[in-house]
Amino acid sequence: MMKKYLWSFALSAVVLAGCGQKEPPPAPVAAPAPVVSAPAPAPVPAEEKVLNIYNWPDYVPEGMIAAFEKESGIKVNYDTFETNEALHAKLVAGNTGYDIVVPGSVFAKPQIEGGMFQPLDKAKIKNLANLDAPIMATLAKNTDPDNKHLVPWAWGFTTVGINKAKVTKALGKLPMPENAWDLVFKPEYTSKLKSCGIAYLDSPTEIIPVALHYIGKDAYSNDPADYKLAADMLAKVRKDVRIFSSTMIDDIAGGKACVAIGWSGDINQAAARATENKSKDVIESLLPSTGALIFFDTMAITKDAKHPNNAAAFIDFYLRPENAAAMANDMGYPTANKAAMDKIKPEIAGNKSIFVEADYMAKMIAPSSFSNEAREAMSTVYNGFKKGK
Ligand code: N2P
Repeated sequence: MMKKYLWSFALSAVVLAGCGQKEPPPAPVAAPAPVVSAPAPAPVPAEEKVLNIYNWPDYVPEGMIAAFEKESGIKVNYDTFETNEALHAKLVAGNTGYDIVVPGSVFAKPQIEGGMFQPLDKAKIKNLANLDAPIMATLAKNTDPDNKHLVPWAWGFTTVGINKAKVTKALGKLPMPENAWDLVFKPEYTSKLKSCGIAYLDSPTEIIPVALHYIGKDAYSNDPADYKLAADMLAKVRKDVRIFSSTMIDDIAGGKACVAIGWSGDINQAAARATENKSKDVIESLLPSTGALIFFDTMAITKDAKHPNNAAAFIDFYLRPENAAAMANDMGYPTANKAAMDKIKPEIAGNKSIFVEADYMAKMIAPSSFSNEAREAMSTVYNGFKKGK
């Protein structure tokens, strides 16, 4: 029983160790109540039965949205985005039309500070009580004071995924490196693996942080001089990278790429899809010896959401133990829903790339965040790298 929950304590411990240097700003003093009583507000019209959700691809179990629609009578428009940058640009422009968005915590922090989300109406989301308290405390400390805005969808980590047979074959006499990051960053390996296909996620804030980690810098450095060093390292392997994509499940499952910098659960989905397709290929999400980068994706209600009550209803629905468990079971990502834990299939609960063991958790790099200027500098460096300049 104890062992089962160890990962969650370990996750909060590592995330706590990683960040939380800054104290939250003091709460603003409330304006005094007006002396003259205002006219009674016009009655709020009932919300139309619509909900607009913007989430990452390959993240929601089949049938879950339809089940919510059927039960609630609310029609869901479900769109997807592929990078935090894409979602952020929409939020900055405003009027997204979306009620629920699912940023990574690295971006959610500046988005909260920028007033892009409305506080949750917690009375309408009773199932918040199902969430793992240590994880929520960590999220409150590092990202979302008092857990006012964010509800975890899933978490996971950015790592190296391989098609084992293809990689072993392409490496020939060269043994597998001790540190799996060498496979995607060290010319000795990439020059061999380019023959079976190297794929990178396509986003500055996914690639530059792992590159910084690899060269021994803080993955969440805000110093552009560090980005230059990361770019120098990346330039040496640029010609070996075949695919830039944030939806690489089929590329890996179908054999277009034998090695990838990807998200743990997407690599797990590629493994499952290869098996479904009757391929003999074994696809694995690796645990690099120096650690991998944790991410934490969270639901938030946009400040100008037209359907905040429907949004709260959906969040409450998603937080039911059976729904959070279905996400972990079907999508290969861990959930922060503690009440879901005993509904997770044994093969998922026992998969060390989903529910990571405590001793490896200690090596994981916790998420932090970047200043707006740092993100701009990172994009410039990344675009230069991609163009091969
Ligand atoms: C996509 C999952 C997104 C993980 N399937 C990275 N935020």
